[in-house]
Amino acid sequence: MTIADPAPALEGNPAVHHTACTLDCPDSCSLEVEVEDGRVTKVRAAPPEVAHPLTAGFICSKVGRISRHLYGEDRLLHPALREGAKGDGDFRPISWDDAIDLIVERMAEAKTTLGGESVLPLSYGGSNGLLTQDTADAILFRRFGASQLARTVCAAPSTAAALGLYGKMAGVALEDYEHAELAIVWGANPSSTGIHLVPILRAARARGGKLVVVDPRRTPLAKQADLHLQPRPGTDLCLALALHRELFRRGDADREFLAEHATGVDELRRRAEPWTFERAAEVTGVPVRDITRCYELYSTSSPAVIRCGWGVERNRNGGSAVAAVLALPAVAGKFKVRAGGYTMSNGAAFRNVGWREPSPGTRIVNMNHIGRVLTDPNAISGPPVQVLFVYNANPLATLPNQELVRRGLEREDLFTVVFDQVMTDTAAWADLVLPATTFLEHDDLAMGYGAMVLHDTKPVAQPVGEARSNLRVFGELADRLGLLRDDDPRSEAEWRQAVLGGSRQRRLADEGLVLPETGRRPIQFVDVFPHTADRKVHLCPPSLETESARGLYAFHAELGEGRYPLALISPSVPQTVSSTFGQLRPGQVPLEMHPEDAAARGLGRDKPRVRVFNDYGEVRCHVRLNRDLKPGVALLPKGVWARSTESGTNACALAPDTLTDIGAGACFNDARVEVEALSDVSVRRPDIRPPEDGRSDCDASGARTRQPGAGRP
Ligand SMILES: Nc1nc2c(c(=O)[nH]1)N[C@H]1C(S)=C(S)[C@@H](COP(=O)(O)OP(=O)(O)OC[C@H]3O[C@@H](n4cnc5c(=O)[nH]c(N)nc54)[C@H](O)[C@@H]3O)O[C@H]1N2
Ligand SMILES: Nc1nc2c(c(=O)[nH]1)N[C@H]1C(S)=C(S)[C@@H](COP(=O)(O)OP(=O)(O)OC[C@H]3O[C@@H](n4cnc5c(=O)[nH]c(N)nc54)[C@H](O)[C@@H]3O)O[C@H]1N2
Ligand code: SF4
Ligand SMILES: [Mo]
Repeated sequence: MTIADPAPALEGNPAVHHTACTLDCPDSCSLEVEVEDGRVTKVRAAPPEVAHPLTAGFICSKVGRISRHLYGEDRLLHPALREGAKGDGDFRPISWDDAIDLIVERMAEAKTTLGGESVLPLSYGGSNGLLTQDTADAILFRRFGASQLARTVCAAPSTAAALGLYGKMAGVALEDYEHAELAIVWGANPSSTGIHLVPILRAARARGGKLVVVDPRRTPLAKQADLHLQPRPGTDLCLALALHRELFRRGDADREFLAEHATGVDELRRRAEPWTFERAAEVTGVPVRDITRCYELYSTSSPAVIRCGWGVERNRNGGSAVAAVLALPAVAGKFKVRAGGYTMSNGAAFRNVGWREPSPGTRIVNMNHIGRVLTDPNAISGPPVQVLFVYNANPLATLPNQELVRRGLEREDLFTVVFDQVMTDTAAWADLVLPATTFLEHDDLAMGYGAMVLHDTKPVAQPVGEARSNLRVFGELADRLGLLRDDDPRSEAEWRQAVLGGSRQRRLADEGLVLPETGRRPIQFVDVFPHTADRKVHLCPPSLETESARGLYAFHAELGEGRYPLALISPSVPQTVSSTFGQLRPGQVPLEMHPEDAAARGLGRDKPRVRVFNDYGEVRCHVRLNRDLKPGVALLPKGVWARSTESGTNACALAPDTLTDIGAGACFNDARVEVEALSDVSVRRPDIRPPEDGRSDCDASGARTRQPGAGRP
């Protein structure tokens, strides 16, 4: 392939460029980047004339300080080959030519001896746009006949639910939340994970709107809410079904809307029938009076909108729970007005974009089962995995059953390639590491999944060291393995065309912003309709029914009382995006516990060091007391690197590799644990700073974050 990493045109030095953030964040900010001698010196929000409106003049501090990631000591500069034992992180630089030769040789050899399926590509790509995932990599691995990966670690249950009910319909634009009389933020923590919604919600409240938060902990937004429901993790399904039952029972269900636009109404009603408020209260731990208040607010408000987050899905009931939440606006008749309905992923605003490489029909490996597949030849049919190619992912830090993943990577006979920007925990276990460019150094097409925007992002800085883009590396490998065809896209420009080809939103504006098909912020059931065959919402779709073993909306009760009574959740935190930027985290990460739970175990000020454990593994760290958690719930942040805990493990070491009811997704928040004091108490004083999530990325006014470069520890 002919793609060469372009040196960005340096018009003037220093220069100012406009681009967008491709990180795995709903907001998809428009950025202004200052560059000097090819290096990024400042990153801030792009000015309003060239920005998508959601950006609103501010960005998060982690991207404001991205030069620490770009030019930090962990950045990979050259391809390098393992010298020491696996996991030692001891490598010697080699040339790109030698690296490509070696991969070609290993892949060809694996195919000859065991078949193409013995090669497994492992990527998630949440922080990648439309050019750096599922393009040249799809050509390479699919035409080669490699195993395929089911990308289920995030959003799989939510996507299955949204597809089943609405065929994926564009949601309420986040900017429209300002007009909501009621907003329910359900299992989302935008103060960390999508900061631009926070000031919008505040503006809605200033106009008299109400805010309800459903979350097992008092998030920064919950502290400002009119009502905070604190369900036990994994019990949202019961809460949502209880609301449905009451809507039908009291005659508040919108019969007219349902008759015209819905199927499966009676079936949903039947399944909701057992869920009285009393029974839901018992299972969720939310008092009946709070459920009643939530019901009253929701049934009487319009416009009413539900922001359904990803905290709802990460448990055994996750798929049914998301479906039951997304069904609420249909039953309660909340659509057809601006700011009425729901928002899950707004990626659904864009259709027919992306490169479609036909499936080779090879076996599919669920990424939640990587540990099993790498360590047990009987875990899946077909040949053992001999070549593992990791890119756009850091599986050792982000996949469940971490100990099994580690044991898999430890296998002497496994040839592991890790293609990344920095020496991640996973990269330290590689046989070969390859340096990758970042979104400021390569071309991409960033599609928002909160902001309804598709940005054309161009490289603004010189790649560091010998870093190369995914398009270039996978293109070259595909070429060397003889997999390219004459009509395949070659240059970035051709790839852009190919990826946007079938879409009606191809008209890329000069500033690189593209609006969704409707050309404006859509009103659900006015401008956009379900993409189901009959354009109706399917409240009990047969596809989901057959997928879940016990049927859609069937509740799987609490697990693991007794030995492991604490529910461990591992949500997102402001400083990192999944595990990205985790290398920059100072100090050690604490386990957060409610003071009651700590006291019951004799933990706290004089016993700060703890061991959190279950049958999957353990984490050794210190404890921090946090009254904002529901008693019985403990918290370790997601995406923590080995260096940030005493044991070198994170919440994934305690996360089961079981699957959600639908969508075969990850059950991180089904981790059930016990905590005990570690004997040596002399090491550290307890950490009595406020819990880290108390520091939202939005300041007190919610209007602005710190400007880039304004560092904090
Ligand atoms: N700064 C930052 N931003 C991010 C990310 C990041 O890591 N850091 N990650 C990005 C990615 S990949 C994603 S998927 C999104 C996720 O963003 P969110 O949708 O906000 O999801 P989480 O952070 O997983 O969890 C959100 C909330 O769910 C709560 N929760 C946990 N279990 C339950 C439950 O059973 N029921 C309910 N109702 N709530 C529960 C948690 O306490 C948490 O406050 O954020 C994206 N944005
Ligand atoms: N315990 C626990 N774990 C979780 C979760 C949880 O709730 N609890 N949530 C999960 C969620 S929501 C998600 S989405 C997953 C995400 O998990 P991962 O997919 O592993 O995401 P990241 O940790 O962001 O890792 C992405 C890696 O890709 C690299 N990268 C970025 N761009 C490029 C590129 O263009 N080319 C190449 N070659 N590399 C690139 C980055 O440097 C980074 O190391 O984590 C999951 N892990
Ligand atoms: S808020 Fe989200 S989209 Fe905006 S710069 Fe930060 S990570 Fe990127
Ligand atoms: Mo995610």
